[in-house]
Amino acid sequence: MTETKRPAVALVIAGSESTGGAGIQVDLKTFHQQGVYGMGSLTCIVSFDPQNNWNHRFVPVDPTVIKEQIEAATACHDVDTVKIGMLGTVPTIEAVAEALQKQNWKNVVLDPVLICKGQEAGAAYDVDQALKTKVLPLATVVTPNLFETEALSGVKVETEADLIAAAKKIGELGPKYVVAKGGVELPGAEAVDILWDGEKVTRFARPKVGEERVGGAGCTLAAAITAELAKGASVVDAVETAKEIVTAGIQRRLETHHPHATLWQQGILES
Ligand code: PXL
Repeated sequence: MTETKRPAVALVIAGSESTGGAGIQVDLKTFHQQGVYGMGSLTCIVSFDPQNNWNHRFVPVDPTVIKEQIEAATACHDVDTVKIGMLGTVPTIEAVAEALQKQNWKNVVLDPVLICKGQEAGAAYDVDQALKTKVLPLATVVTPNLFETEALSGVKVETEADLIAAAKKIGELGPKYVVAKGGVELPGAEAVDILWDGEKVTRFARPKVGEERVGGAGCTLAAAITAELAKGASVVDAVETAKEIVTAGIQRRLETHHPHATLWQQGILES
């Protein structure tokens, strides 16, 4: 038998979103697209409610079951790269933080999903605080969107200079690299992401593809960064590749019956 190269592997700890437009479905599609063998531990199940303004029905997975899934995945494969997506509750955050500390990780990519439409607003503050104190310090890379950047930094972001200032503040909370995403919400002709590595700012920009949000962009960006890091890329190169994948995926988006179109992970192959 000829010897074939073993693919890089990565784990994702995230929620299910059954339309395929967010969460672990997006993460595993993105890993696969980037040639990375994906493993997944489920934290929660989100079911949009088409009868009620597409609000999110949210069911957390028992923290013990989350820990068991991570135990199984990390026992089955040697893995040093993990992406963390939606956690959603304080007990989930505590379980994931505890499970992560059982081994050494080279790359911990945190997409700091704070709250989901339809969850109780009061829960946002507790989840925000728990993420900040328990998971953010374990992250090597954190990828907040505009809202999450404001929430984590306390900085109101209206300009690119604000985005940079906020990214620096988030860096003080522990993660090595901060990728603060301007998205369509930040005024200007370009979709700008700022990478802060503790010493310098690197700017990633592409012309905006329309002015409408496209579902799955945040999950895809963080998952693509994760996949590239698992393959050995530097953080700067991983973010550059991820930005390219997201931009192509938005250009090749699928229209849906939901208010937002959804990104196509294989758009990069078609552009
Ligand atoms: O896009 C953030 C996100 C992440 N994970 C899950 C989600 C959502 C948004 O709906 O449902 C499971």
